[in-house]
Amino acid sequence: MSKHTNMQRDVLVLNLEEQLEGIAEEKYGKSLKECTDRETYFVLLDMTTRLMNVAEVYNGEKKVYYISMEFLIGKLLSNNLINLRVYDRVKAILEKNGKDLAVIEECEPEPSLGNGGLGRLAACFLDSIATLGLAGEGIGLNYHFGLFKQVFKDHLQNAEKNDWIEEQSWLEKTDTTFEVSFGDKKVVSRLYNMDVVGYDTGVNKLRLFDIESIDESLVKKGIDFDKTKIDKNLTLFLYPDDSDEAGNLLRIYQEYFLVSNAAQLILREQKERQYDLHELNNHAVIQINDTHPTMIIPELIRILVEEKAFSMDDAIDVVSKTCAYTNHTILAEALETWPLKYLEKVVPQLVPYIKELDKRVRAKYKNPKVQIIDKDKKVHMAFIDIHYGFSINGVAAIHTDILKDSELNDFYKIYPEKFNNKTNGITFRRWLLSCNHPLADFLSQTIGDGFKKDANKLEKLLDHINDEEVLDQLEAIKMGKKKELVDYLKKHENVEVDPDSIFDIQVKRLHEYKRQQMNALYIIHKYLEIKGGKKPSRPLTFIFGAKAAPAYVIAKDIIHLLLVLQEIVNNDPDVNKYMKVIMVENYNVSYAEKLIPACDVSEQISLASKEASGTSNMKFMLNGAVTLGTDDGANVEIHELVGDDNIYIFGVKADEVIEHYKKADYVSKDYYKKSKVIKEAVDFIVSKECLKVGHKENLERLYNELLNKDWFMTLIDLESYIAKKDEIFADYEKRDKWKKMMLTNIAKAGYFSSDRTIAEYNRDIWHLN
Ligand code: B1H
Repeated sequence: MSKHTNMQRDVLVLNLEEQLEGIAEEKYGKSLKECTDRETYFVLLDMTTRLMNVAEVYNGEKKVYYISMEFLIGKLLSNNLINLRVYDRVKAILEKNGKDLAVIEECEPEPSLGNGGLGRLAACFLDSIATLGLAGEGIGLNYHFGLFKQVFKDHLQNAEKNDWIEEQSWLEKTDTTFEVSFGDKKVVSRLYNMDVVGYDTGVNKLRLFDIESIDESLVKKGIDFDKTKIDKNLTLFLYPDDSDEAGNLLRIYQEYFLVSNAAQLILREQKERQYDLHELNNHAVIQINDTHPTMIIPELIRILVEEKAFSMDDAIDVVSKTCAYTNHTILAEALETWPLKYLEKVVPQLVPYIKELDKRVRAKYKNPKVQIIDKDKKVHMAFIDIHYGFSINGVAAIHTDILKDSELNDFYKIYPEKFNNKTNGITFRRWLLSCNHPLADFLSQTIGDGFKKDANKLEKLLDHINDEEVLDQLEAIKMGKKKELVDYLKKHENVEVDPDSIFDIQVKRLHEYKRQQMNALYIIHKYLEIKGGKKPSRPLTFIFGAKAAPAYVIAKDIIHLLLVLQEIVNNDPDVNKYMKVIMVENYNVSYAEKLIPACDVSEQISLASKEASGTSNMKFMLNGAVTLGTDDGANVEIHELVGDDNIYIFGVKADEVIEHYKKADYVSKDYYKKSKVIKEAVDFIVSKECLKVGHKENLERLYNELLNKDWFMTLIDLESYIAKKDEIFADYEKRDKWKKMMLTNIAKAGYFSSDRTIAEYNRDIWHLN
């Protein structure tokens, strides 16, 4: 940090209180004390922005551009204050003025710029890139209504627009505008910046592009709008309904809009710094977050050839040395393949280049499975990344192994040196320091502050594994967080929860492979047991949070089932003393920050091989929850770290699952017929009780899906899941054992700091100085 800015910052920090009073006076003509909570939020927003304005901006020789359709950044006030190291001071000043920072935080709307783990990962990475002092920025889109807001009506998910942008916000409107062409259609973009401040370090930028001609009034009812009016709708929503052609085309328009802006921004910067574009790879590295920004490759090649007088060979060469790709899934349906005719419609200017890339592959490799354009004239976006990027990484060890050994094996044989693993991580600033102050403070007292900068230092906690006082404190902190959540749930979901019950939580996007339906079947099983007179030794609270893609019918049926079960269980006087079910409305980052610290049992129950990594598993562990999971994604690495005694693993293994798919020999009905327990649970979905509360159409469809298809093999694992879950609930009563498991999980979570992940990206892929 330069001396000058250091001094400016110090002056601001020293005079924090005068600063705040000054801003309050300037904005509202009031003293801080007289400001409403909302006004106080805006005063803090101003003050924080000023602090970030004088922080160092990283200016390395080489810079990483992390391009992503999603940045699920969450609310920023608290995190920025923590990273600027002024949180405690601000909190104290507010207290002096009769205000509670936690209450002020509630005034901030959560940016709706992402969906799930992939988007949250991008946000954690930005935090760690800045914290490690690396030059890097995120490039994404500024969706006005983002991911929809979930509202429950009649036990069904409804989607509404998520209107999150306010007059004054963390977004800074810039003077930068670009022209983006789709064939002969043109739109004008504008760049908005958000500061990303590292922990005790300088700032980087998140660049968000928007269109000038956006028309919010296009959205009529719910999230319906005219999908063809590109110049008006382009940045309205993230993941518009893609069940029809117009939706798919809009998605391609969005993706090209993103990469065209990114390419213009990157090349402008190269020019400003007078770098030779033939050495682009020495000054820039582009990390392509999943296949969505893949068109950056042909787009850069096109610009270099058409506007910078590069030969095709030279352009392909330098772009290939600049671009790296992260794969986040092996689900075939999530790997984008665009019909060539869609690309011809949206981005005709790119098509000759995509064909050229395809032709070169064809000339070299005969294997039809590695061709970019397949026989049905579909373009495999991931294959562009693999052939014309220098690195491909999976996001957890088992996931990368599956990519190498089966899913992308044909590519691995060609390019073994390109494949590498980067196990995901989470930023401890948000997922510990910010969401769990009591735990963070207690850890500081017990093992010192070092873990805040070097997460591996959490291991020091293991020295206290036999220290009863420490164990009791951990238990007390958990209870405190559970009580806070109880109050919150009462207020927001209108349900009463017993803080002494076991909090069993599954929060993630709704998808059949994640198997929320298996958890629902357990709940039915427990319900029937209690009705039959078998009471659990302690009440159980099952909490869910999940949004289903609006066009994903079965996922919405699963939400319906959960809401129906919530109604039945919570209102049954024979049962509701012993268990409760809560599906929280509009689960998002802010909700996660309330749920995760309060969790006892972390549900990570995907069908083995299907969850690339998972990241909530890491957040839960860090906050002292114990994992109930399959051998999948990062659970495998959690298992290795904590050992058999501190995790509950069940279910078929990934290789067995892959075998079943190969042989196509899984028949769900066989499991249903063989097991009374399974049959009872599945049949309950269409029982009188459920049909009285829910809708026949949804419940029958789900029932039939489970019996006749069950593509993600719910029933194969249901019995072992029930057994393991009963075991973990029984072990909860062995308080000494449980507290030690909590401590061990916290102590071993250091590996999952995104600082470690980013250091590895830098060491193996980016090579920034
Ligand atoms: C992940 C997605 C994803 N993988 C396409 N893939 C989407 C792909 O609507 N779309 O178009 C939305 C989401 N998201 C997740 O990435 C994995 O499922 C998690 O296992 C992983 O932890 C996370 C971060 O790597």
